[in-house]
Amino acid sequence: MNSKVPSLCGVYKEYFPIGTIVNDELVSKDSELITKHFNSITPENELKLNKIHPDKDTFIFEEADKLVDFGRRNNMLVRGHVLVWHDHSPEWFFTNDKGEKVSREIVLGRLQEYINLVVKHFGNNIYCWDVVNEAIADDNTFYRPSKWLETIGEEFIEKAFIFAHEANPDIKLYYNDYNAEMGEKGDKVYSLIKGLLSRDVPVHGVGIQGHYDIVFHKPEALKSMIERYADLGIKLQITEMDVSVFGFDDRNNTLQRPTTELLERQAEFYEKAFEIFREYKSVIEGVTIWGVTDRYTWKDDFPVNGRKDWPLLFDESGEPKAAFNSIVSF
Ligand code: 9MR
Repeated sequence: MNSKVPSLCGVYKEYFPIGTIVNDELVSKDSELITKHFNSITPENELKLNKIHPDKDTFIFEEADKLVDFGRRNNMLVRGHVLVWHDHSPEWFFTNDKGEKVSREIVLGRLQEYINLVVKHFGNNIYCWDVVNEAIADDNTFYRPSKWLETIGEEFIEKAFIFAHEANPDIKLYYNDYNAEMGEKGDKVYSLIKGLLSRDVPVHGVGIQGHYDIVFHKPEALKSMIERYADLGIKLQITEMDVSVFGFDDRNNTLQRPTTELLERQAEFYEKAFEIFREYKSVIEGVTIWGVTDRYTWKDDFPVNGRKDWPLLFDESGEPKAAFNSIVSF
C-alpha cells in the first residue's frame, strides 16, 4: 500500500466519520484499505431481516457478529442497516403455518419482538440504525407499497422507531432513503420526517443514501436539502454514496474501461459534494461510501446484470482514483 496516500478518515477527522460497507469478502481482501481510510462501517447485507431471521424458527447472527466485531477491534463506528425494508422481508413474517395472512396485531407483535431482539443483541456496538428504509414511493403516491404498509398501515414507520427506541434509548435512529433530497420525493420524505417529529416519534436523523450518477444528479441540489432538514433540527448522514459514470437507466453500455473524461467528471462530482458536506459539518454526522474499490459494487448488477461500473474512490487494484484525490485536497 502506498504510504504517501493520506488516510481519508484522517483528513476528515475534524469533520465527520467516513464509512464504507463490509462483507466477508471485503474484510478478507481489502482490510488494509478499509482500516486505513475508514472509521465507520456498515454491514452491506448481513443485518437485513431475511439474513437474520429467514424463517420463523431460525436466527442467524454469526455473519453480522463477525463484521461488527471487525469494527470494534479496529475502533470503528458501526452503522446498523436495516430493520424494516419492503425488500427482503420474508413471507413467513406475514403468514401463518398454513400460508394464510395473519392479522395486523400479529405482524406488529412479530415486528416488536424482532426489533427488540436484534437491537438488544448488538447493544451499543451498533451506534445507529437505519430503522426504516425506502418507505416513500417514487411515483405520485405517498408511501411505497409493501407488506408492512398492507398489513400494519402507515403506522408501521412510527411503530418501528418506537420499538427500536424502547429496545435501546442510547442509539441514534435514522430514516433512510434514496433521492430523499430531490424533487417531489424529497418533499414527501421531508413531510414524513416533519410529521414524525411533530408526534414526538424518536427519529434522530435522515439517511440520504446518495446513489448518484454524473448524468442526472447535481451536487448543488444537496445544499438546499441540507438546509431544509437542518431547520427541522434533525441530523443527516450520507449513508450509501457512490457516483456512477453512467446515467441511472443506461443499460446498454459496454465500456471495458472508464475513460479519463468520465473519471474526471466523477471526480468533480465527489469534489463538489464533499465541499458541501464540509460546509455543513454541524448537521452531517457521517458520510458512508457504498463500497471500497471498483472491483466490487452493486452497480455492476444494476440496472442490468453484468454491466460494469466504476462508482467508487479506489480503482479495481486498490489505487486511489481522481475521485479520491479530489476529496482529500482542499
Ligand atoms: O449492495 C446491496 C446488494 O449487495 C444487495 O444485493 C441489495 C439487496 O439486498 O442491497 C444492496 O444495498 C442496497 C441497500 O441495502 C439499500 N439501498 C440501496 C442499496 C443498493 O441496492
